Amino acid sequence: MNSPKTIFSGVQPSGNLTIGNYIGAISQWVEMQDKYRCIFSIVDYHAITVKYQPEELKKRILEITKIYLAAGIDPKKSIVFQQSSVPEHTELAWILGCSGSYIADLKKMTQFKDKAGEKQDAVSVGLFTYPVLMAADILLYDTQAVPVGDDQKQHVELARDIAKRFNNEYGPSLVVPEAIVRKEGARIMSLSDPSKKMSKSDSNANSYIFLLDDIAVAKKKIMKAVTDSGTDIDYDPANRPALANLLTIYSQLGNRQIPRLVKDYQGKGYGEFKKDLAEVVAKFLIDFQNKFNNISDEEAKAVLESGRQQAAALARAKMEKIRQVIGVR
Ligand code: ATP
Ligand code: LTN
Repeated sequence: MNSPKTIFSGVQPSGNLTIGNYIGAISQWVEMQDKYRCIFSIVDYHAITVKYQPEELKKRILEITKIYLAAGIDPKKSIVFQQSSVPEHTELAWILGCSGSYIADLKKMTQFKDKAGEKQDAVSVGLFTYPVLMAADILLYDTQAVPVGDDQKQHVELARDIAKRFNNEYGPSLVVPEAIVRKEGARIMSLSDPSKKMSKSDSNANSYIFLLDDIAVAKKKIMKAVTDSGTDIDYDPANRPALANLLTIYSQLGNRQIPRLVKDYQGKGYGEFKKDLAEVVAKFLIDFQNKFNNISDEEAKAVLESGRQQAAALARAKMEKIRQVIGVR
């Protein structure tokens, strides 16, 4: 039998996770655990590329770990670990930065352009080389597939290019990965502006729903979500993007296919639809938060330590080979 595919993905411990992160990324991971060898990381060294508070980061690392567990990531099936606890990630990032990564490519990255804004020369070097560290995360484990939301596809493409160039230079040593993006829900949009993705760092709190949001607040945000003109419920992302986004959220969190929802809401208006959606979101959040609150800090720390040991063993072996091919051993 062929050995199962290796899957790697991660979330950075910066800010509160939204239902966008859950639907686009984490929920996809849960489904993969039974089929593949899965490695899920809390990528803390990515979170220090922008200004942050050390105490807050420390808290967020455990919070994200608990979010993984509450979402259904099972540490008996998957490796769950903290990126900085396996130093080979930064070691490989340096090597890839020297071979395979070009400044011109990094300058094209949408996330860099968005985050650096007008000040491209005045942000940290780390924010610029962030995708190289992400490539190292992926390539260190001979990863074949990387389940992410739509916005991270470009970074995975870059990891592919870096792997190919490295292999051209040193002979085949890195597996070329592919991104796996959901067909529906890969890009959950802002509740206040359906042309922007739902982002935890948005300045408008009504634009997102946090996984740990107060239930009453989350319901209000759904009721306040912008809608398009028209009154009936149909799925038309090009012309009615706000409604299409709400239908996607309903479908993903309420486990009902979009065509079925459209049929169920025939002849009913936005008011009723939104009220029901608010209940679906509330039910999901209550269940999620119950699970989250039942996980202790000690339990989360133990999961990270066991994950560290497993990831470190894989990383150590891979790096030993890489050091040899580049000629330092
Ligand atoms: P920020 O919004 O602050 O830029 P982020 O949420 O994009 O951060 P991460 O928390 O690292 O960044 O993202 C974790 C995962 O969630 C990634 O796979 C990303 O593609 C996915 N993701 C993020 N936002 C959305 C969204 N609105 N819809 C679907 N997937 C998303
Ligand atoms: N850049 C990603 C987080 C991330 C990641 C990874 C995702 C860092 N390393 C490796 C998949 C694989 C983001 O979502 N902002």
